[in-house]
Amino acid sequence: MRNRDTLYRSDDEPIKPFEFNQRVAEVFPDMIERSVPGYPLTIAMLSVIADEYVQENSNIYDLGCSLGAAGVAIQQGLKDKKCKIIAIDSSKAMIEACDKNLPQDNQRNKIIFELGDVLKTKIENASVVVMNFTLQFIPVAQRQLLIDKIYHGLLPGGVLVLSEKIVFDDNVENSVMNKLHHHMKELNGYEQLEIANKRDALEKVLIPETLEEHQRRISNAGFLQSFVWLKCFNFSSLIAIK
Ligand code: GEK
Repeated sequence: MRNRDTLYRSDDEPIKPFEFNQRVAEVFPDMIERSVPGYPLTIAMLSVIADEYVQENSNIYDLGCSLGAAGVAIQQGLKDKKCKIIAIDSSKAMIEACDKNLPQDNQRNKIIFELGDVLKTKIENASVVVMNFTLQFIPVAQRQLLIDKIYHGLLPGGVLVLSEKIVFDDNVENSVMNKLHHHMKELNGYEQLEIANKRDALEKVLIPETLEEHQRRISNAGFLQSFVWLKCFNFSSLIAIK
């Protein structure tokens, strides 16, 4: 049974900056599914992307893996290809909880979970690198270096899948997309107070950027092409090809 996310329901304590701690890890699947528009589709399509782009005997990275959902979807798309899936997260609570989230059959193309900082992790011999809603938590000043490192660790023909919360230069578009996101959360059972408390906790912790900013950074790193393959309100996913 999945634990229900009620972490921001009470107004008793002052709101602290958001952290990926034990309490968050315990409710994470419910939290992300009810909060991120298009999350189930983002995850499901990773199997298709893996089937298309994973190269034999290469590494696949899931950077900021939380409970490992992206790695598990990729594992399902591998068929008979032999490769290594490396899933990294800097939250001890998340990495410790990953084992419980693993599929029964984790033998072939086993997912290796590592506690670590994606800014320090070595990326090598990679055919697919997934950063699903992780870059938004990395200080803006360090984002280009991280994308550059990923580019250098990818094999020719390899891909980066980058999913993020986004903002828009156009104020009207921004407010429509935010309103729809907010409304989705309400329809998914979050109360107004919870939505406001969570927004306060994430301020200065989750820094979204425009799609254009992400594409500029991807292009600066050297990627030949990048495309938006999914967009749902103020969340989007890009695929960048080396
Ligand atoms: C999913 N990808 O289910 N190094 C490693 N991990 C980090 C770092 C860092 N420097 N900074 C943040 N994280 C997942 C969802 S959640 C997105 C990813 C969200 C980790 C952090 O601990 C958390 O587990 C994850 O990035 C972001 O597809 O909750 O919105």
